[in-house]
Amino acid sequence: MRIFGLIASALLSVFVASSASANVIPLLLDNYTQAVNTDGVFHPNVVRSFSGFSGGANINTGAGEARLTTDNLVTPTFSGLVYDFSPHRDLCARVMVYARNRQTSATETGVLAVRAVTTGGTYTLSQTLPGNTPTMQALDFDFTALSGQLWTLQRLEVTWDLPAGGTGLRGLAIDKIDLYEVPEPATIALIGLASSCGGFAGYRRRKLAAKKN
Ligand SMILES: [Ca+2]
Repeated sequence: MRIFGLIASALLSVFVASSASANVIPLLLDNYTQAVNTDGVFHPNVVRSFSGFSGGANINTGAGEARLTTDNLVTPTFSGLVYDFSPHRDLCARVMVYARNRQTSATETGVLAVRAVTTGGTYTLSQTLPGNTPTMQALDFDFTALSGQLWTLQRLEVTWDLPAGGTGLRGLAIDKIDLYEVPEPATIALIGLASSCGGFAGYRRRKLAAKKN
């Protein structure tokens, strides 16, 4: 039985190492409960600012949302949030944006784009959101296929715009943004090692306890 436990520990460590390489835990970048600062785990080393047309974006701390247009007053041309990382981060392989298009007509679509500025280049992914989405949607922007390898993330831009040729009003609310980082290979090795050591130490403890009895 004991040897099975040991084998299981070893298998678990292999599993942990391989799943860690595929970027695992969501890390909160911003939840919009603070007007000036970000309030996620990146808070000490990220600065949030705005891009696009003046007054087009605001942080509604009561609702805990970022709103990338004023309410039905202005036809947006382009509006966005910018996150500058210092020190720069390991590549975030994936960005999850929880957002909804607040317009009541389903035909009032808007384009939500996430742009990652890295030491290896700039990568942009976008999705067209229909209007009339009453609840926040989890929108997945996966950069792994685009970038192909690990680069260092310097800046992240989340923007909202009209589709090509589009007219009318567009309202976007973002509830939160999560980043999924790829751990460095050294970190992955340490996770695997810690797991194996834990398994072996547990095996020795059980063996010693059995001897005493
Ligand atoms: Ca929120």
